[in-house]
Amino acid sequence: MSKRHTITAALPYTNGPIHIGHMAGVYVPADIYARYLRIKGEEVLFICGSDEHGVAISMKAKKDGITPKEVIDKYHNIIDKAFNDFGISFDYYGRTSSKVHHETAQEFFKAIHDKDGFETQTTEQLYDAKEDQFLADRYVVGTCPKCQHPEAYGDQCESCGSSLNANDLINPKSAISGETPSLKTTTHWYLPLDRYEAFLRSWILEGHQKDWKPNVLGQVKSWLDDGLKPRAVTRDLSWGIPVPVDGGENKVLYVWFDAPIGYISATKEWAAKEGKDWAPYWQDENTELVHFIGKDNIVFHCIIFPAVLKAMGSYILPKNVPANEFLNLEGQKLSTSKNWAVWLHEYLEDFPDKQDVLRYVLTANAPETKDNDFTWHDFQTRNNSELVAIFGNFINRVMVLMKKYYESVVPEPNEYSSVDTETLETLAAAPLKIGQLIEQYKFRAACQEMIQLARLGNKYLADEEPWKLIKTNPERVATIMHTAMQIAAGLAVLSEPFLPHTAKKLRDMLQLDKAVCWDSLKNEIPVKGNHTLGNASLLFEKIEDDAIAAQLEKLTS
Ligand code: B3M
Ligand code: ZN
Repeated sequence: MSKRHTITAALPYTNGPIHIGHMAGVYVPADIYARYLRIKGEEVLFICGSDEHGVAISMKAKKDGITPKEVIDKYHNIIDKAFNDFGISFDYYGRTSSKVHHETAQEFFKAIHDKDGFETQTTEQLYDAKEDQFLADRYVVGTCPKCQHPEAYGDQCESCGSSLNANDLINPKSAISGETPSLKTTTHWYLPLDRYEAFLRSWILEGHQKDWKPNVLGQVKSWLDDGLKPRAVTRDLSWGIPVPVDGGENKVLYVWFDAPIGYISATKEWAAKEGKDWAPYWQDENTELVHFIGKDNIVFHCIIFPAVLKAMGSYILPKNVPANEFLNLEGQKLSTSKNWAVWLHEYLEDFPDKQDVLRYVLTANAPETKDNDFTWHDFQTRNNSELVAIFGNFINRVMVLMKKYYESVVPEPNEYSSVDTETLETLAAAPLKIGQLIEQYKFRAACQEMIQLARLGNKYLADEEPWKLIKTNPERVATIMHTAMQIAAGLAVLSEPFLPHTAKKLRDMLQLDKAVCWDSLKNEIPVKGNHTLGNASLLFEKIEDDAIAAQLEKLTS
């Protein structure tokens, strides 16, 4: 029986383009998972969209001297295109500036408000008198009270990862004017997270101790052990979704209140387009909801959004939130402001048609359990000695020999040797092995298993040496080539979640029947004798030293 899966990937802020850190942490793993489930015949809805509210956007607009609307339109398009170019297979990519989203977020707020699910608090907050602006979140910088980092933001310290309140900052300064803020009284709505503490503890810490990642459980535990406090869900800002209740004039919803609801709004927009009902994707107990995020988003997806869903009553909770750690670049933290990044759209200018190479390197080196480093040298090595020398080389050898010996028509096998049988058994076991790793969110290991199969193919040919036997023992060569062919076809299927462009090319090259799929590999060989192959072309090409030097040069110039 196939299941329904709602898979979400964190909504990127549209205050800049997407870089490799975003891809490695969120979008590539989410895409592998979604593609795998689709191939398995499961019902999948893979959702994402642009996060277009919040101070990050208004600050960028101010910096660039344009309107917030101009900022979001510009980056929404750049990001949407980059995802498409890299084959991130969202079923729908929405945006939180849409009408449906504004209405949905307001409905959530009103529903919780009408059930007395909020508290109001009147407090003194940091205020920039010169700019006539309350200083929430990124509008204020100061010293982190936890790690003394001098440039912490009002909502978070990027150095130690702590979530902060603007009022906790030591020596706060307005990020707009640089002035020392004064205090001014204001009233806001708060989500009383303390009311959800017991539920969160039993749902996550007791219920998911075994299947959630240790880094996620660790953060959740530390939040719960510190004791949850009510958290403001409105702001005194002009850019955002208006607060839809009395007293909400000149206030907007806190970006982290509206953004996760964006998954639901995007689902509604997708469903309307497809003529489907959106509700089962979020309200049916048989739907498996999984959120792919980076580690800085854990509290929002494991504590605050679940509390909102719980407050609403009729929503399902995530089955898992497989958050990743961070990716560094050449030993340093990725930074948009310092331009220390590899931007996807720029990568494609320099390496057109090498989307899968980047997907592969980011997966092979994914920050699944700890922060990891992307280096251009490693990128080159993985391309040249894994994709080219192992995967590409194996396929190329099979195609060349098939053409040379059999005019590209697959021979019937003769008697199998024990090595042939073992090789075919390894192939038949691979879908389950790789699939189980993907289902456990171990994408690095899953990808290694896939490459391992190509390695096996190379070793098989090197050991069996058909080229030495073609004259003396053509019967044996037919069996060898028939067997090697099965591995090549297996790779076309099993590489699809990781290397979708390559898999497509390989399927075409092999003229693989549509019926050949993940599960059929388990009990049936994918290519029968007499099958005619298509034309061969190279799957990967070597990356030379000067291309790598140019990238390093670009980073430091
Ligand atoms: N916009 C934050 C981020 O990029 C963010 C995620 C929203 S997911 C609902 O860290
Ligand atoms: Zn800190």
